[in-house]
Amino acid sequence: MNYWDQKNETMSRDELVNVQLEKLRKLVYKVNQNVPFYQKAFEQVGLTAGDLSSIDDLRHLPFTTKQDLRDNYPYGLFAVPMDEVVRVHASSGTTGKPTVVGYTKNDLSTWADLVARALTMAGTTKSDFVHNAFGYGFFTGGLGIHYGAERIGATIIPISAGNTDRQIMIMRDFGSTILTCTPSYALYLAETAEGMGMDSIHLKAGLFGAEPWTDQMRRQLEDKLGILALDIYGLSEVLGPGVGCECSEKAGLHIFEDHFIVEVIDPVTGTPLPDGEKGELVFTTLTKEALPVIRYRTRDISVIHREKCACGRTHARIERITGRTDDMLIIRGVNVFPSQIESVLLEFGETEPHYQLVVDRKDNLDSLEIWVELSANMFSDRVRFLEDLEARLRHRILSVLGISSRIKLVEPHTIPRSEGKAKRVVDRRDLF
Ligand code: DLL
Repeated sequence: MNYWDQKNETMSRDELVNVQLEKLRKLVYKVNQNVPFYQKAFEQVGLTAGDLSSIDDLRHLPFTTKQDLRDNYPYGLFAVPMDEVVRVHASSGTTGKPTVVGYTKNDLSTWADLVARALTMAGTTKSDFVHNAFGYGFFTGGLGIHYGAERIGATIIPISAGNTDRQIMIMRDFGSTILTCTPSYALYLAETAEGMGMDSIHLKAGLFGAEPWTDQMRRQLEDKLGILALDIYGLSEVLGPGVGCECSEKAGLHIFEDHFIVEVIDPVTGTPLPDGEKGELVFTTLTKEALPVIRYRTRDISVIHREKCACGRTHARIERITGRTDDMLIIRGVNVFPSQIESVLLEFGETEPHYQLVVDRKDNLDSLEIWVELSANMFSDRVRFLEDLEARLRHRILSVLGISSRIKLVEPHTIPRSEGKAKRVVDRRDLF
């Protein structure tokens, strides 16, 4: 059996709960000292670290949301002086401002260890070549996987995303054995590789995540690439990749419970739900120093199971993410909120905020088409004008959201109006 950290991955549940409680008390004490946001929140519910007598008392602590991170932009929720922060990452928020997350030296070391656990689940050893096609930069996928692979002592190929033909050439020439990227990009790579001849590709496994995918996609990836394909989960606010990962049993994603407490709540009432019931995932970080979060609401929908896994690990498992409670879309691995697109459209006098986003997947690549109405006084059938406006909109969307799109300008009053919630998104991908 492959473990990176057998002792911590297989400790008894009793022991695990004790470890969690001890770490939780320290965490509550620390954020109460160092983060005014939590000081205030604890005061409101009348709680201190001393009041936590069991892990179940967690339910009395307040939630943290993406909005809280945004309200405290950029560093307001950090629990250490900036001198101790050695890295920041960022992810998109619902407005133009990103959500900023930070790491101390110890945080980076913990993160590398957790990604090493995940890579080890896929059978990675120091003899492997990890072809890391997650994007490098603000996104946590690239650098997160990078240091985990180095921690194992594998050879990391930091190729980042894009330039697909070159990816295949490098895969062949450099002898890549483990592939890490989004599942949709993996399928695209697989199809490109098929066209170029698969003979000299020697992949044995892949860790795929950062967006929802299905068992059907897993089968396709495993067949086309001849690999073991596993699901890796995470989010920047909690860590990045490596909050949880599937083991080779493929029976859910183990959450690394010695570092995170996972709960499922009713997204409407906020009440914790029993194991086995579907709801919103909520995470509390137990060891993060720079940006610890208490009961962070992910908006991701899943189910928790806590029986011991056949792999020997005792850590709880979550089912594949089956949706979100908000309208966030993940398009080619980039998180996109319709409201971000709306605010770009509002910058342009020539268009109306009546729009529809059509998301599709062709040849395993996500596409985004934005249908937007021209303002009545701007309506024109001059092709030059329309082409120029489309190009400007496309560039602006690319520079603000980091995502390419196709703009389709339509006549005033042609996008259906709704009496209730506007239907902004038509998602033709069959993901859930
Ligand atoms: O996507 C971190 C990551 C990188 C995870 C590489 C796995 C691999 P964010 O950009 O903050 O972080 O986006 C987090 O992506 O709340 C989910 O909605 C979605 N997501 C992440 N992993 C999965 C997965 C990274 N395995 C958001 N299945 C999360 C489904 C996922 N959705």
